[in-house]
Amino acid sequence: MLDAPIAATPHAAIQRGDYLPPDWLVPEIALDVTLDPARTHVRARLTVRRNGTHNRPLRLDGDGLNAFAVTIDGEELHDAWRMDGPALVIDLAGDDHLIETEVEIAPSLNSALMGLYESGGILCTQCEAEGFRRITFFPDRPDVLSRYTVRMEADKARYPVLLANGDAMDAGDLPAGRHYALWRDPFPKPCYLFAMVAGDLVANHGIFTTRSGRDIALGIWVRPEDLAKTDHAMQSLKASMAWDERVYGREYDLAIFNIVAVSDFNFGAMENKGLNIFNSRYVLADADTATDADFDAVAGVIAHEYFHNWSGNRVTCRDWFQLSLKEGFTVFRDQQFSADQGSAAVKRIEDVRALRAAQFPEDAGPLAHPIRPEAYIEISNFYTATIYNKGAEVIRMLRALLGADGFRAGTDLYFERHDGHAATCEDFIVAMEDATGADLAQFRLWYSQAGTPRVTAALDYDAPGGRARLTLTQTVPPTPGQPDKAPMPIPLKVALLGERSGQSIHAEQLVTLDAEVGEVLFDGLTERPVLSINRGFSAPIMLDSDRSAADLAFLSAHDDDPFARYEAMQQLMLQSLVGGVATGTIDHAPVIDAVRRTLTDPTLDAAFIAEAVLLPSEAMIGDQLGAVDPDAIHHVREALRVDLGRTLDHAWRDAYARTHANRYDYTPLAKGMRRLRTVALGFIAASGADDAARLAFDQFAQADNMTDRQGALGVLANGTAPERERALADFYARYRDDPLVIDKWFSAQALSTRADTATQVAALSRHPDFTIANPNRMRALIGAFAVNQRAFHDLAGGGYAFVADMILAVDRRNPQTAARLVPALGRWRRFEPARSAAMRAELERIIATPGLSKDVCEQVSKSLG
Ligand code: B3K
Ligand code: ZN
Repeated sequence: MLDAPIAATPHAAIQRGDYLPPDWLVPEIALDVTLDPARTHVRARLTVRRNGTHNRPLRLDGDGLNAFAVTIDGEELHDAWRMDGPALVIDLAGDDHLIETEVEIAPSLNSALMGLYESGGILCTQCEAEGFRRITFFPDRPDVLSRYTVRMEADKARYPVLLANGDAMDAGDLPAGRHYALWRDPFPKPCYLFAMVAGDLVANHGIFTTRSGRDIALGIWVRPEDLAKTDHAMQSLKASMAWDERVYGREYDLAIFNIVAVSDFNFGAMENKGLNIFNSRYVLADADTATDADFDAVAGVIAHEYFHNWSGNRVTCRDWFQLSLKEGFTVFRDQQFSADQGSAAVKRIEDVRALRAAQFPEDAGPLAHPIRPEAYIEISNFYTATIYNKGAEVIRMLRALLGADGFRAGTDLYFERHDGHAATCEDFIVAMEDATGADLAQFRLWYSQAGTPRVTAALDYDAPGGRARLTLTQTVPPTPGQPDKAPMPIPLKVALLGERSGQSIHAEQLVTLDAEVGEVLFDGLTERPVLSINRGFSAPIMLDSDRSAADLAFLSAHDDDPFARYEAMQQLMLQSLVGGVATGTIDHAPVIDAVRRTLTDPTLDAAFIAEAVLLPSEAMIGDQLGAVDPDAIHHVREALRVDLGRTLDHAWRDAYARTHANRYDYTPLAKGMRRLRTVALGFIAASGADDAARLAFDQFAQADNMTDRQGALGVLANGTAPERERALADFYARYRDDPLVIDKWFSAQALSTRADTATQVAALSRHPDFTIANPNRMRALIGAFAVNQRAFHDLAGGGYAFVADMILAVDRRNPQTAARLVPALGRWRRFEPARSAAMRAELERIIATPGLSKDVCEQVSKSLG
């Protein structure tokens, strides 16, 4: 099996350099849709116009569509059109025509959740990136912008609400219990932003008055039983609308803004013009069913999709290679928004943790790609942490380099220049240059080079001279297709702290390392300086510094940049853990002292303490090592956790007691208390204390909010006490009718640190509530299991074959959801030989399976290649 030849992917790659403007434009489209789950009739009238001088035919993309009527300027000309594979090709003389097509589609059979599909009795659409071609024949590319008129017709009892993009123009009853609605969107848009929803929905209605005094009718549409959980989403939407006016000068443009929540959705949400469609987990929230993290995620995703109205919709992408133009920028915007809502420091820590957990491994593996890729086979595979999160870091660096005002001048110019058009990443950079006079020639490397740069920092102190020299060196590692890299401009915020005084002795300064080696000189120093570098995580790099454990401990207690302070603790922990895995021995004392100091520092807020005292994840420790041995990592990390729990028992109990107040309140202060409370509980449990399970169960049983309840459940799920089964059973019984909470029940077990987790997960996949048809449930059980390093890589647990079987089973129904599981196996080269071979064998088994989707085929063959 291992020696079997790797099947070459039979699918052609699309190259960025091959871009050509569209042959035909479609200024207007009128859709007439008669909705029915089994047989929906779609009639499309396209006004088409030849673009430039050429004699090429009109090519309309289709995917699984059968044209049963095609007319050209009102006539059925049978020999003027033909099918070319899935596409419809029409020979046309002259420059302007009216093309009409009719097709029938079956939303209830659409398990891929792309195009028009059914979710819990609601008919809804998802078109990005290439779903519109599953609804009607159309040039499905983002640089063809059209004005849409949409007439929907359906059974009124079953689908009393009919929504589409834009303004509601007309609605009325029809004979036989049917009704219709007519929508028109005045803003030209690419077809990936088209949306339509029909269902038995109710709305939380609101009004937002824009700064120019227009009243916008807001609606958050959900199933009637979910209405009570929509207030947080509504507040978040209003806050986002006000924030974008204030911070970016962007006002909403239509009279209506609707959001619809559906339970079956391939990702988080979708920014369709005036009609965002959301995975219900990013809309529904109340204290009893959603954690603080869930509330934050709702606000973040609502903001993200709303912000796309300018960064994505008014200015869209020329082609899918430019995806980060809208996604990186919009993630950066939502990060800024969330930072402004609560603790900016904690938000930055969370963002960097997410980047390191998802993007750094991607950038170091077989699927590494620049934020503007050069080629793709299936564009759905490129909605990645690199495009989104590294893309956001690149925008953040631009802002650091140009200053807040320069950056704002750049975004103003960008929006003004490209409004109503499809733009490129290059257009964005040029707008930044033109607005500020900056030269971003070298900065463009961040768009073209993949891989996480590694920076070495060494500080030499000349005590008699009162001087210090900082030497910086960078290397950018090779990535697939990019063996050699040029040096990048790396903006590093740097400061010096005095070892004796604990005070800043050189204020923060922005140093841009733009060559392989760079030097910075400091003078007038009266005490030994300790280096604080990459403050605020100013550049998405990996840093090797010559700072000793004592220096890191010092910074973890004194650095005045909260991110750098957190980071010093992380690096101290990491040094010690990585050393422990390598040598088998580990001195816990420096970490324990630093944690004690942070935990008992009265000047720190609870939210920061909770983040700072957490050990780096097992996966992150693995990322520092040559050949990952998950058992060794687990044991070294657990030993430190146990020691931290035991040695600091009093401090954990003290932290637990002082965060005990249990009246629910959604404020940054109360959130921080809850976070620290469960972190402390985790350490108390790690210590093996006799009363730990009882404490956890009491927290579980007495909680008046999901954060405390889920926190306690997670702690219990790691152990073997009888309280574990009781809590899991109670939790299940209480929430059996709430799918989003049952997802948590599955995840708590899939993330367990217990040795039998792989077996338990396999058993849970046979639970009556498990289904591969729902992407949230898949993520909750299989996705969570695949990131549980020890459990997934437990050789006796059979996790690799289990996940491979899942990929194959899901691929037949929903290729996007299947392809998302591939990277977990795709990292096989990083593991010790036995695991590496076993993972690779599963990839070989997948690729040898006939009938794979393009999505899975691309990810698996790249992982093997
Ligand atoms: N733009 C969508 C993502 C679409 C994913 C398509 N595979 C949501 C977002 O990023 O806002
Ligand atoms: Zn987005």
